[in-house]
Amino acid sequence: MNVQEAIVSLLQTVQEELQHIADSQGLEGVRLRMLGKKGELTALLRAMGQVPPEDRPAIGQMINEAREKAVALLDARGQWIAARERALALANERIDVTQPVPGPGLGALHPISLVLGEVLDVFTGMGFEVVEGPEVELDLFNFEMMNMPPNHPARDAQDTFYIEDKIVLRTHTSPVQARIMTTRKPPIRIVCPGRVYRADEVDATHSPVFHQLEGLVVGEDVTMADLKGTLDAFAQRLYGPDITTRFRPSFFPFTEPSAEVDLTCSACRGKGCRVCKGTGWIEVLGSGMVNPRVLDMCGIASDRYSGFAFGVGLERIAMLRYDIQDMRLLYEGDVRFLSQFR
Ligand code: 2NM
Repeated sequence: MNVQEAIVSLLQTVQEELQHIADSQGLEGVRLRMLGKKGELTALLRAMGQVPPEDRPAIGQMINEAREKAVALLDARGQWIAARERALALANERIDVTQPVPGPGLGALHPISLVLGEVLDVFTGMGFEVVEGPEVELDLFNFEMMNMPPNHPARDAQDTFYIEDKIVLRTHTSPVQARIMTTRKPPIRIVCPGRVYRADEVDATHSPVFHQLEGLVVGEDVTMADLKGTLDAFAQRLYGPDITTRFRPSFFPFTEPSAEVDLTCSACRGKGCRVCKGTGWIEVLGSGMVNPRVLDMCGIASDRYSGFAFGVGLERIAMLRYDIQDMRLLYEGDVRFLSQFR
């Protein structure tokens, strides 16, 4: 076969092979086999040595033309492949907008919010008004008016977060009640929920931030019987008609007399169990008749008016209600815990 025939057959082969090549890798293979250093056209050029000198210009020109043709063929196929690969990539990457997607996760109320909602329903149902107040509070409202004078142990910086000399993070919601008593005349029937702060270390039953609800009733002839009746009704509306209260003598600076209030254990209905440590009772509230000194300091004449007050920790109610053993679960925001209250 002479050079001319070799060239014609070579171009034919390129054309045929390219028809079966559909990707850039395959194209590169053909290009190397034809035009590469060890390629067939290059081999033909090297073989020029054996061509008689007078034929060399003509043969050389033929080889160059053949190279240009081969390049053109490869380029044309290259463009076709590029277009095809682009089309394939676009088709592969297309997003199916008709696919169903998982909806946004439904949130849940925090157990503290659930409990607060229930407790507020009970008290508003009895005619109490809900009042909120500042968490950064004057010493005057948080301590002084609550009958805790300057050297009272609860005012120690070990127990209370001080912002300034006379400004604290409230240690209870009583200052909200002091504010109401100083600005309104009886009758007063309010409950004050909110965050309160004490300098406690975190453990399974303590947190430096927790939630309280305090209640206050002031009027003429308000007695301890009203306190007992109100808390009995509260206990029964929250846990059922078989629940009663048990008052034990106690002490608070802001009430006199004062009582700790136990409720029939809602887990065993009073029979005795793990939750109530066999006693049938759960300590839930603090309460008492508002100390006459507190009424007077707040501008309410204690010779005419009397009042009762009580306080309850919402964390404690939530932990009892939902059988939560560790208070820290209420503050960590772990969705595996929180989603159980959906
Ligand atoms: C408690 C227990 C007993 C209380 C007293 C007052 C106020 F403002 F009337 F003096 N508010 N809250 C009180 C009384 C709170 O919490 C355990």
